[in-house]
Amino acid sequence: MTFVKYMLSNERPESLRDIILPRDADGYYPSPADWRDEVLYFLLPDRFSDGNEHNRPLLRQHPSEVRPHNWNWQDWFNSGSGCWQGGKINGIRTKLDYLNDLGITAIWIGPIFKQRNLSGTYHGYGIQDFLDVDPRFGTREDLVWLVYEAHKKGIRIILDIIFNHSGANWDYLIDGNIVSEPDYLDSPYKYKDIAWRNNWEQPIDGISGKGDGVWPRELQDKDCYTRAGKGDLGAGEIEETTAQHKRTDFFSFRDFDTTNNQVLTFLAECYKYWIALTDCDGFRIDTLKHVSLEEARDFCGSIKEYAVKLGKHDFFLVGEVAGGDYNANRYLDVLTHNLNAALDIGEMRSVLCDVARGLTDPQAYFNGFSWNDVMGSHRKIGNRHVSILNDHDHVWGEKLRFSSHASSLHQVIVGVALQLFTLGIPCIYYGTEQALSGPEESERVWIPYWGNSDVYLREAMFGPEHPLDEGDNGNLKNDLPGFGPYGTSGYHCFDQEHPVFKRIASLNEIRKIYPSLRYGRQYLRPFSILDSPFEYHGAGEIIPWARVLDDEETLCIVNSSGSETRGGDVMVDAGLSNYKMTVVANTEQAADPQNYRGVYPVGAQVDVCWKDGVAYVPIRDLPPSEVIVLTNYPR
Ligand SMILES: [Ca+2]
Repeated sequence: MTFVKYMLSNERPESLRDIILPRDADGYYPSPADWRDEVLYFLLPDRFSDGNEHNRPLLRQHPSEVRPHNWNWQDWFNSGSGCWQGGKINGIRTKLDYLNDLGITAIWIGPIFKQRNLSGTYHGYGIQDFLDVDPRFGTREDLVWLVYEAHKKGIRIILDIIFNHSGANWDYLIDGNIVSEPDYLDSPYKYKDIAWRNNWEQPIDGISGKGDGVWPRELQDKDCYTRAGKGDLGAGEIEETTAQHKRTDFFSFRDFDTTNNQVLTFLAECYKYWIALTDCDGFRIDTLKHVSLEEARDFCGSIKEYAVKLGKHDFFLVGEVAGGDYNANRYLDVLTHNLNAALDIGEMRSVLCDVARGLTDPQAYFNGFSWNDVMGSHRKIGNRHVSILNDHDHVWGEKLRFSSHASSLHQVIVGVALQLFTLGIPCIYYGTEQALSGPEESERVWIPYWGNSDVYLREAMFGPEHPLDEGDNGNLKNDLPGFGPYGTSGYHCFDQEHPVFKRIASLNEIRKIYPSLRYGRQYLRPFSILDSPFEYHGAGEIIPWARVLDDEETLCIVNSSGSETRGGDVMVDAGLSNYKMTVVANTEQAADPQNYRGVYPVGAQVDVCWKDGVAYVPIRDLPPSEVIVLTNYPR
């Protein structure tokens, strides 16, 4: 790893010419055999951990008991929407055991690249220096160390990258005036002049300091940018290379002119450097819809090929393609093996939430895997999409986490079970395991834009006392509270005894053991209630589905009712499961093993019965929002 040593013993490179990328696999961590074996965990580095939780109490009380008398909801909102909270790369490193215990095998970290000094882009999507880590997150060394330690525990790291746009590193110069977001110009027109911003957001003639304009040098040419102004992010046809949604700036983030082959090459070189430097295992690619299909294929192919040289034969590339399943599928079709998967952030995400809440017929979800779905039969057998229940954006649907109006603390486990045990690569959004939900219902009338702002999807799990002051000097903004969990500050919520944490951990454990749960064919199962015929049932009942791999049949059953026990006689495959099935997971028991008194403890056998020529297992009294899993070949 002489490359890493050399790079870290010098300042971050100013130019791509200062980088001689390694050419062989020596010491690099190989790709997994199959990404369906992985369980992803998506976190925003600013909002996850600062590594100082040991100096802060764990929130065990009701949130109202820990808020000071002068608590002000507007201040809490302002902190979360405008300020960096102080999460660190080293904080993530201190939580590797926590994530390992949860059963996570890969962490997708929101962008860690250097942002503009005075900007509020704590989410990381406005890059100023493509070859450096933002000092608020830590250093390049910290990142290298994190990947190294994660690999030692068998956890992979996926970095979040952006090659559609840069941060707001310059403004338009129109008739001598500085303009940030001018009207959109259709192809082939573009604005002529720009003015770079310095570290304090003032216009400058030339770039010299690290905080000025953009880095590396290769991107300091105005012809690297489309310069078409601010257009409509949805306008134009998905296929069209010069559509408005491809050429527009992303608000004040500056669109790269990816029709310029050299620009695409520069950006690919930047990200190859991060693979070589950190030994990461994959990239989540932001705003892929805003790059043309052909350019996206060129970029992804180039990254994939370089990773192969480092012995990473299946470097994971997952694209954020907004606008629904049709768009996502177009990118998967055109990019083929150059793109592993798309994030399931379109129609399926809201369907998944509604089915898990018992509000929508489960067939609405399971039909998404059928032969005539736009995503293709069995969603192309599960390795072409990453399933999402919650994320930091909620491009579709209300901007609240699942648990914000859950009927119980643990209702979210139904959604997570559907993610873990249906075809696809599951991704758990940070805080799901703590049922993050924002403040209690009685307080929500006081809260600005409740349900309409993505800030409520981004609470800081580590619960800082105060956010960071403006700029990267490390000072605190003492007049605002930290944007802590459940509308608090000064309390963290890394609770391994949390009822959702324990439930998710128990399900991940069997996902690792049973290959049918990762690769098996998938069938929603009919069931009979009180001697009615076997049929599919609507919302709010149990949802049974089987995963079948060769002769292994694993039967997953969730109760989608949030308030009542449910049951039924569930059809099984008479050829595979003709004698007994064994319980291998039970979430109610996992949450409180000592006090479990139900009839389906792990290890219990359930007789396969027969009625009207149908083989079934009788399931009775499954409590609200609980999960049990049975199999014909227990291990
Ligand atoms: Ca673009």
